[in-house]
Amino acid sequence: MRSRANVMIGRVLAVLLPWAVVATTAAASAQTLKTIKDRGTLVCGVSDGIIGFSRADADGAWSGFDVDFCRALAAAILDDAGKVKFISLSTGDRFPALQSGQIDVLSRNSSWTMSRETDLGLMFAAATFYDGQGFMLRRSRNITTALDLGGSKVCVQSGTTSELNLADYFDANGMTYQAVPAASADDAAKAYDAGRCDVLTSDAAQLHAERLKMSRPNDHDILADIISKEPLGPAVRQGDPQWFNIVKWTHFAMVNAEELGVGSATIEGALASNKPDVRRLVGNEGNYGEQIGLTRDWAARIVRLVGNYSDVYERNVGTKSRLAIPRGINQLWSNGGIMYAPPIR
Ligand SMILES: N[C@@H](CCC(=O)N[C@@H](CS)C(=O)NCC(=O)O)C(=O)O
Repeated sequence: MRSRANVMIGRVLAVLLPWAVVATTAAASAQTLKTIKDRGTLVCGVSDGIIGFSRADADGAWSGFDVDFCRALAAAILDDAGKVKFISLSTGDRFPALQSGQIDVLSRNSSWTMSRETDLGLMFAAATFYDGQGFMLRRSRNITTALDLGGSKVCVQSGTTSELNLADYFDANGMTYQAVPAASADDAAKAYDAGRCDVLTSDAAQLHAERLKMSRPNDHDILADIISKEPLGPAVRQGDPQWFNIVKWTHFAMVNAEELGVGSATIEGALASNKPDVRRLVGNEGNYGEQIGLTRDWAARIVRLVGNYSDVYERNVGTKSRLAIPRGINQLWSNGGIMYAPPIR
C-alpha cells in the first residue's frame, strides 16, 4: 500500500510535472537565433512559386519579395544574404512546417488572422505587404464590378483565406456561385486558363502574378473591387520573444531606412551622416542591434546586402518588375500609404 506521504508526493508531482514540461519546451524553443548562428544558415519557408514573391529559376536560385525578407534576416544575423535555405511549401504544409520546427520563419504570402495565432500557436511579426482579395476574369465578359459575378464558377485554392472570403462575399450579396477548388496556385491558374471556371480569385497581387502565366495575359482583367483585408507577412512560432523581435525589427528597419532615404545605393554615405535617426539606424549611436542578439550594424547590413523596403518592393513586384504593382496602400505613411514603422531609439 502507498503511504500517505507517497500519495502527497505523487499529487504534487502530478501538478508540477506538466509545468516543468511546458517550461522546458519554451526554453528549448527560445533558441532560434542560436540555432541559426550554430547552423550558419537560416531556414526559410516560401511558396511553391509565385512570380515576384518567391520563385526558383532553372538553376534553383530563389528571388522575390518574400525571399528577400529572409535574405534580409540572413544579412542581419550572418552578414551574408546568401546563407538561406529555402523550403518550398504548399498552402497546406506551410503552418505545420513552422509548428514542427522544420523552418525558422515562414515568409510565404500568408495572411495574418487571429485564429492563425490563437489556434495554431504562431505569431505574425509584421505585415510586410498589405493585400486584399480580388477577382480575375476574361475581358470579353465585359464585367466591371464583382457584384455582377453571380452564378459564376470560381477557381480558388483550398485551405486559404480566399476560400473563406469568397463564401462570405457571395453570401452577403445574395449571389450564387460554384467553387472549383484547386490544390495549388498553378492548378487554379491552369483550371481557369483552360476554361474550367469563369473567374479566378486570390490575393490581388497573386492575381497579377497568375495573369503573367496565362497563354494570353492581355485577355484578362483584374477587377478593381477588393473584398477582404489580407495583411501578408512573416510568421514565427510562439515562445521565442527574441526571435520574434528580430523578425519584426528587420521589417521595421527596412521601412525606417526608406523613410530616412537610406537605401542600397546610399548606405555608404549614410554611415557618415550626422542625423541622429540615421546614426541610430546604421549603428553609429546606441546598441540597438546588440539588444536583440545581433551586432550594432545589423540594419546597415540589411540595407547594404538586400536594400530598404522600397528597393525590395520595386525590384520584385513594383515598377522595376514584370508585375508592376503600384505601391498603393503599401506606400509609406508619410506618402499617403499605411506602411509605418515604430522608431529605432
Ligand atoms: N493569403 C492567403 C492565400 C495564400 C495562398 O496560399 N495562396 C495560394 C493561392 S494563389 C498560393 O499562394 N499558392 C501557392 C502555391 O500553391 O504554389 C492565405 O494566407 O490563406
